[in-house]
Amino acid sequence: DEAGLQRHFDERIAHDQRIEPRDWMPEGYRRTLVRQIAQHAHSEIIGMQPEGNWLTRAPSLRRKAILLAKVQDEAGHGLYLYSAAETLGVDRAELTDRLIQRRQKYSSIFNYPTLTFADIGVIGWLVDGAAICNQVPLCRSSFGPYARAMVRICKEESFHQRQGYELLMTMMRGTAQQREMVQDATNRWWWPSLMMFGPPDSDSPNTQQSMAWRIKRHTNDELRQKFVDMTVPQAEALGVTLPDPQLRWNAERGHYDFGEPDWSELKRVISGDGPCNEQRLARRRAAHEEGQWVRDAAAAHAAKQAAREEA
Ligand code: FAQ
Repeated sequence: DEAGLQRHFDERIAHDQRIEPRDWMPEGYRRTLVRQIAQHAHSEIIGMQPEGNWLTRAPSLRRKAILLAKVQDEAGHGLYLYSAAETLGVDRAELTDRLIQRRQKYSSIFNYPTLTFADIGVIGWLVDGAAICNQVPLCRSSFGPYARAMVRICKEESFHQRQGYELLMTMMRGTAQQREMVQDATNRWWWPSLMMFGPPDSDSPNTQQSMAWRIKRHTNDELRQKFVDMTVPQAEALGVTLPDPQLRWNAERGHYDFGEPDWSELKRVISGDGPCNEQRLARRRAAHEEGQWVRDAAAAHAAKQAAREEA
């Protein structure tokens, strides 16, 4: 009976055992996972655009090859994540429709423009750095397919983070103008990177239940603090200033204190009114429409194969 199934599910969660697609699960658990995994997948796919913007203008063949490989990895991450979502009984085509019709979100961070090549380095350093902080604990998420997808994704993300940092190190050893570009990109991406972790815990409707289900392992504020603590020494090593006058080491807490992000900006960007929301969704919609012939051809091929096998 339902109560027995629920009890069995609760026990497995309490013992840190994985929930697999064929196991019974509460509808809310399934819904939360579909929401989070799909939004994560959408973020990877939309996240190809800001960096893709520089593929044709990379300053050398080496930088172009590196950037191309990174953007391809992001497509791969999106695909594993859609596959993980599909194990919950939803279909990728349906999830894509929800994205295009604005019924599902994607990360706020990808609604900011990439103005110079230094942005490519800073995205690797800060955006991939934040993504790793958030995603390493998700390797222990209670839902098996999501947790397993995260293992490979995190390995690739840490490679991305290092490539960003290496690019910035190179620029910092360059001309005064290059150093200015790095500082300017850092100033623009710092606060949006802190917002990637989501609203403060006091204003995060999903955190408590997701923690109880062990889908999330830490709260938004805990991860944000971890990211700040990890990033400040990296900024010092790089020789850039993080644009927060309140940033200082607090020996008592054993953490850095930092200023309050502008939460009204996060709300605005999430609700569709960031600097590039229109452009990002329009590009995604156009790519989907331009790909219709590929999907039609694949479906026709599959139907032909099936008919042949039957004959
Ligand atoms: N942007 O109650 P909470 C990457 C929404 S990394 C947009 O706290 P939750 C790699 C939230 O969905 C980026 N929306 O929600 C890469 C909810 O709305 P809903 C992707 C946000 O789920 C690097 C509402 O606000 N990473 O792609 C944001 O417990 C470089 C209330 O919030 C992931 O998705 C935001 N920043 O916690 C690619 C990681 N924050 O759904 C290319 C997995 C919150 O109820 C280049 N996801 N919202 O309508 C998570 O860990 C969680 O879903 C959080 C949000 C932490 C993002």
